[in-house]
Amino acid sequence: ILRASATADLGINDPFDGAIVSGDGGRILLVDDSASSRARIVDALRVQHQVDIEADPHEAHFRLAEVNYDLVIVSLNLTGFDGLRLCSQIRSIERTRMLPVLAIVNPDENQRLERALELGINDYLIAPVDRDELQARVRTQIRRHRFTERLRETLHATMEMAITDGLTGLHNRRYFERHLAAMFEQATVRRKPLSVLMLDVDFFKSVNDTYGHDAGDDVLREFSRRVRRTVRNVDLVCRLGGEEFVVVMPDTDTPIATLVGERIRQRICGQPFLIEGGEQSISITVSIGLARRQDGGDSPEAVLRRADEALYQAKREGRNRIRS
Ligand code: GH3
Ligand code: MG
Ligand code: MG
Ligand code: MG
Repeated sequence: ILRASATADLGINDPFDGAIVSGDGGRILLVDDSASSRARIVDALRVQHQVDIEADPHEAHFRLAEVNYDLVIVSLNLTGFDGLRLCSQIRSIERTRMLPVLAIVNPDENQRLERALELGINDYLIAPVDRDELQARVRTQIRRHRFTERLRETLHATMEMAITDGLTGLHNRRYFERHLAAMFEQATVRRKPLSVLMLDVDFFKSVNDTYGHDAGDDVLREFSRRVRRTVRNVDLVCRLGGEEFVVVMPDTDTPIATLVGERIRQRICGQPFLIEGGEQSISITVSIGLARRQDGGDSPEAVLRRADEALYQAKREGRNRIRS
């Protein structure tokens, strides 16, 4: 039913990489104000696809904003409205920017066709449309669209994975390094304070040694949740690696950052971590180093270094505390 192998039958490479992407069962919007032309097109497509008809391009515009179409067929011969304008609207709106457009043009409309091609229509047919040719072009456009969407989704997922820590779901060090520079820049330009908390779980090695590595992983996940819930959405929480985390707080000066750090510390040590469905109860503490962006000539690296030094001071002075 898929006819995905139509090109394979010809002994050439499939343009969609051999992926089985159906060009059937599409949701199509047909924008045409000529009843005879509409009837011809619908008759050719209605067995394989769901075709919505719209004679008014203004209405078509609204429909495109609401329905997820696979393809739009636009007649460039609409009376009272320029089909070219609809083509350009489709391309300028984010939602329909990638939507395939198939134009229907009269044989004597070369200039309009050229304009339409420049506006980025994907394919065209000369009226009166040939039934088989219409079916083939529609199927190919739908396949291409679905294939491209799939690639985009894969790319998006891959990019997400590259900046996410697999264990905790927090952003990872790669994301942190890129993003800190931007947050730092923003704070500098807007002359706003920016605070950084460096967190390190105390004696985490002994958690692993006593309860096992899986229990350790559970603790890190629960730790991440508690930290994330304690701070604002605009605060950046990342896992730098191991049992080390960082919180970056825009528009936040030392007194508030100290309060937030203290709240995190209390939420970690105040309630034991339940793991393996509550069978194990583990008490955890965290040490925190705080640093603030200094006015004039400070750098992200320098702030991180000071937060790190403060963290090690907290460790030296007995752990389960915040230092700046
Ligand atoms: P300190 O109070 O000085 O920070 O002591 P610590 O034991 O927390 O520090 P140390 O750096 O000696 O040990 C960190 C431990 O974290 C060692 C390592 O096995 C463990 N670890 C690192 N990454 C993971 C992880 O993804 N999962 C688990 N379960 N353990 C991890
Ligand atoms: Mg360590
Ligand atoms: Mg540690
Ligand atoms: Mg550590």
